Amino acid sequence: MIRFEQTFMNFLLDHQEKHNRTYHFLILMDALISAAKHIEHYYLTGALKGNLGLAGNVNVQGEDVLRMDQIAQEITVHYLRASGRVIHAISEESEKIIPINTEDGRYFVYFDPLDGSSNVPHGLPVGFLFGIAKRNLEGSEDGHLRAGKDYIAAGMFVIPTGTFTLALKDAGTWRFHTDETMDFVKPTRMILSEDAQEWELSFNPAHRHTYAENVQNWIEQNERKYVFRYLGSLAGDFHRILSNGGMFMYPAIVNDPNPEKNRPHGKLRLMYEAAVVAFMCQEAGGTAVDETGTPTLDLQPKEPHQRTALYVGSKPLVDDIARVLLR
Ligand code: AFP
Repeated sequence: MIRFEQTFMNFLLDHQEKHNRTYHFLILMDALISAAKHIEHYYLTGALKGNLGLAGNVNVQGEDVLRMDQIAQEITVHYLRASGRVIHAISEESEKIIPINTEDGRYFVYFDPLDGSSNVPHGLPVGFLFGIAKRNLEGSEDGHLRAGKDYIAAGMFVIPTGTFTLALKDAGTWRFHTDETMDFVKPTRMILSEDAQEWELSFNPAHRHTYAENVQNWIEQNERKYVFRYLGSLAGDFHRILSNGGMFMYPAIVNDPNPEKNRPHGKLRLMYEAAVVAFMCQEAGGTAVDETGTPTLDLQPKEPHQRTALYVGSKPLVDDIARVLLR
């Protein structure tokens, strides 16, 4: 007998019916999955086509844009537009908010279509991260810059590993794998491990002496208790934390010998990086805070590309460092 796994679409249909929801969200998810598959295909064959090199211009963060970033952006905007369900989108690759279906759209989508670009020239894992908020259906629309606690869903594809993780508001974080037909199948509920022996720590060790002193001290006192892993792509690093527990952190840079390199507000982008993983983490039983110990999901963005420091993972570990940060 052939063993068939439940597909993502059947899983989502069950979820929507159980909660008496519309089919619009399915259409949006179908668009995001089509985009991710399309990007993954380009990524797998990119080196052959010369798509993994530098394109020669810079993005809104002042970083080099790889051709693969541009391709991923174009693909994603195409599918979001075709879905007809998106009001407008905010992307790492576009300085301006991207208007899509401003009249009849139903959702706001915040995304980074290719996160972890230093991995691109090596063909190593990158992420496609997204958060989704819903239009205020009653009364006037007050704005598109939603805090993470107002997202209805958030997820990530780790490209090109064929994995997809989606968190649904109050309904858990679920991981899917690609089957032989390239469908995402086999929903597995992700709950952060309570076994501290499995926990991992993840941060860029090259920066550790530039962190605030209280953070450096916490690392000194705690790092030997855990395994250390760092890929340099938030989606890939957080993927491991979701499986094994522990903590990913990108603290504020405040003690760089070259003050121009300090990043007192952190490096990661709130709307399409930090809030996305914080949302997935919370639905998996974990938590996330910024440099002041404030929950990441409570941070109200003031502008689309706002940065934040991030500590995300198992609750006891994040709570422990939050106590130090609050001092
Ligand atoms: P890039 O896309 O510019 O490589 O940034 C990736 C990222 O935003 C996130 O995915 C990583 O966790 C983090 O930055 C890596 O930053 P460092 O290179 O400073 O460690």
